[in-house]
Amino acid sequence: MSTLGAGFPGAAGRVVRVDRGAVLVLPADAGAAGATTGEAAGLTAGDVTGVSTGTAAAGAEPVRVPLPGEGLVPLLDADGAPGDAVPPAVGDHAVLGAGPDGAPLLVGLRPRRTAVVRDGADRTSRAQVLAANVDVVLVVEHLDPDPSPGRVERLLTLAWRSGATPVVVLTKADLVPDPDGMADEVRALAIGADVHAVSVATGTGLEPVRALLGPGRTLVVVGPSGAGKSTLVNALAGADVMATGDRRADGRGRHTTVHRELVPLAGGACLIDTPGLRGVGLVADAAALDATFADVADLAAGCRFADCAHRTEPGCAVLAAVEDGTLPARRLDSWRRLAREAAYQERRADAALAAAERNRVRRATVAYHRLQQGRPTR
Ligand SMILES: Nc1nc2c(ncn2[C@@H]2O[C@H](COP(=O)(O)OP(=O)(O)OP(=O)(O)O)[C@@H](O)[C@H]2O)c(=O)[nH]1
Ligand SMILES: [Mg+2]
Ligand SMILES: [Zn+2]
Repeated sequence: MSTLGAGFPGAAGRVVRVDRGAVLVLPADAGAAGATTGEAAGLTAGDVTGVSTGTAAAGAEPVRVPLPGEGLVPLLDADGAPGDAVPPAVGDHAVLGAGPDGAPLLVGLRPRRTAVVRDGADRTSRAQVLAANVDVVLVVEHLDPDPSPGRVERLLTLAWRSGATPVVVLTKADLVPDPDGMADEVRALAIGADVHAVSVATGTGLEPVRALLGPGRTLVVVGPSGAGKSTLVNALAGADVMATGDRRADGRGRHTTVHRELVPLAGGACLIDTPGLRGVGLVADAAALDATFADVADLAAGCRFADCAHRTEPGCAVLAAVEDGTLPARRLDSWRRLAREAAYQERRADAALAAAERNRVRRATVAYHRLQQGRPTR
């Protein structure tokens, strides 16, 4: 049993940025952090003492807290007991302590209410948490150049998977003649999500997005490079907190934002800006896919076979809908691509889990033999 959690005298705070070997933590009653962290492990904003710089009002400076060598920190359960060691993510609620020298130390991370997860960038890495404890995922896509339906579907699946509410924001409405018509087309594929066409240049359409910024709420922006995520963050923040970029003359995207970063707003909401996602790998589950493709899922309920793959099966209601034009063929293709990817990812995750289990058994066996031979266990 662990003694972390209840009665732990440390401070709490929100991870605003993860650097090499350190995290920047905003004291808990600055910004919105205190509003949502308090209940989880019995700590309230009033518990913030010592370690933080003291002035934990809105506008407080984040504290730089070094990470242990491997960069992993225990994820705490609801009682504050440590579980798996994981890399901290922006938006995490951190429990801080003081080392022997009085320097701040990361003791653990509170359970994540929601997590925006993508497949690890390389084969060895696990799923990567882009943002934790967010309420709304703003799927940001430009109207100029034309929005990509497949990308919106991919990011919506990522958003549904997170447990947060997806909202689609179509930017640069000032650059196209018929933003409303284009928004309607996106609405047809963004089932269950609100879709807003906005222009930061003219201020059009920003009100419904601004309305999402209640005190204690956290929003994250995701989308391709150049979509206008940082520009949107600045508009919502009412200040130039993030650098924004111009498109290069050759029209190719360039990443202006290179760090994920949490920006606390004066009104008590938090915005997380992220670098452009290029070909983001999905860590999807069936429920997230069914949410994004609710139309396909509904149709599939009418297929003759319960395990219909909607390819060549007789009595397939999905193929029939494509045939009679009620379901766009593009939509079925997109579903297929993401479903295949999710299935592949799931198999790979299973394989990784099995490998970890074999390793655990091997280590336990080695330790047992060492014990038998009277050698010290490691
Ligand atoms: N005309 C117009 N341009 C916009 C609008 N929003 C953003 N832009 C421009 O689009 C370009 C890219 O904007 P950023 O906010 O840097 O894009 P980003 O999504 O943050 O890009 P990364 O940080 O690379 O991921 C900038 O030149 C912005 O001025 C808009 O509403 N209208
Ligand atoms: Mg940016
Ligand atoms: Zn079918």
